[in-house]
Amino acid sequence: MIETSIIEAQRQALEADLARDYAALGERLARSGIEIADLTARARAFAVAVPSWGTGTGGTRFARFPGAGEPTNIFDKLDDCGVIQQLTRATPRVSLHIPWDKAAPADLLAKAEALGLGFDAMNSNTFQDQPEQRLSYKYGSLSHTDAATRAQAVEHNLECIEIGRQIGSRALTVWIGDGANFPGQTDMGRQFDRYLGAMKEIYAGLPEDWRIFSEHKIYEPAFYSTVVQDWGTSLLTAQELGDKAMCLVDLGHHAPNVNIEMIVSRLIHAGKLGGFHFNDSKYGDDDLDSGTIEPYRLFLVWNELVAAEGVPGLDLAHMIDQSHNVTDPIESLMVSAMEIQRAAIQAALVDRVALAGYQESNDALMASATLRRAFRTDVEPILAMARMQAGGAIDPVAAYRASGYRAQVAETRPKVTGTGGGIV
Ligand SMILES: [Mn+2]
Repeated sequence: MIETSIIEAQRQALEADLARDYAALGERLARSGIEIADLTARARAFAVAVPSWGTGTGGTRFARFPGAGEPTNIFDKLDDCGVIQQLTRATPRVSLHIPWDKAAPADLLAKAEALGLGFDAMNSNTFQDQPEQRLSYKYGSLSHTDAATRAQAVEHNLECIEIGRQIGSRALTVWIGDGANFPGQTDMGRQFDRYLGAMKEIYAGLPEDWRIFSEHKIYEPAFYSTVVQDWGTSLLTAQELGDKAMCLVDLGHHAPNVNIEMIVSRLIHAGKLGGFHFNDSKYGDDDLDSGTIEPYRLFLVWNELVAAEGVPGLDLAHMIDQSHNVTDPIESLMVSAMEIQRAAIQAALVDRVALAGYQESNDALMASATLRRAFRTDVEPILAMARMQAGGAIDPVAAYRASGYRAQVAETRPKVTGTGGGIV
């Protein structure tokens, strides 16, 4: 963790300016009938989970360029997640990936508790072969033609549930790389039937208070067809499985220009939206930092979520899922968490009564302007005040850099030398 004296010194240097900016914004919002304290409380209640795998340098299919002081095991990763939460106060939970993060559940719990962290959804992995694995997933996992391979993939997911159960997680996210690279390679209908059959076996192993998230992705590693390629297939899956099955939307898993906020609206309508993997993209599943390419799209997604607040059963799991190739992962994850939080607070500024009126009267120009007015509002003083009130840093990246954390851990952590393709 970071020395609290660093956070305190920064607070003393920046607090007066923050107070002035906060008061000015509060005065401006009050003219629109908005109480800034309500938004600050909302910012403090915001939470997005950090993916354990995001604390290391990701990489592409071509190469991976690890930095000094990278975590090499789940306990180092949790230390890094603890720093992210300490400074941002927006990331109280960590999402684990099995088998990458496999360790004794009691040890995971003890470490997380010492850092003030909890665990979010578990993530299974049947898109790689592991060294001790008996049957290969080269031609698929949960949808494989071979029953024994499917059974092995089901067993792995049940193990993820069991580990998660022991560390306080209450959800399993399933994403498979199954698909085809050639037309004719698979019977797409029978392949989907096999997938559903395997998912039903996993679903049967869910504890009563658990949920299972179906995550869709348009392509990669299969480049011709993918079993769970879009939200339609994901919704079919969740509906067929039952009440504990929900759809997870990864922002990067769509074709360019797809209207993701509309997908969000449809899944809410169906009562099947379970959560998000936040990231950003320019071309495909680029896994770029949240809010760096299309911040307005991120805002529009949150606009749907804020509009749906109060819908019975809507209980969303928010996670970051991105790959850091040219930045310090801790810095990227902190900035991303704050960008997602920013969009959530901006969306809460939308004048929904006025918007509904413009929609009813078909005033497209003013309806659009109502959204952009909220999006243009600089809510940084609200986010910074929420962090400061919660004991976090007014400027997390500056505090992190001042701490020298990465150089410190580089002295004790073994150097990561792998240069092969990283995780995707
Ligand atoms: Mn994802």
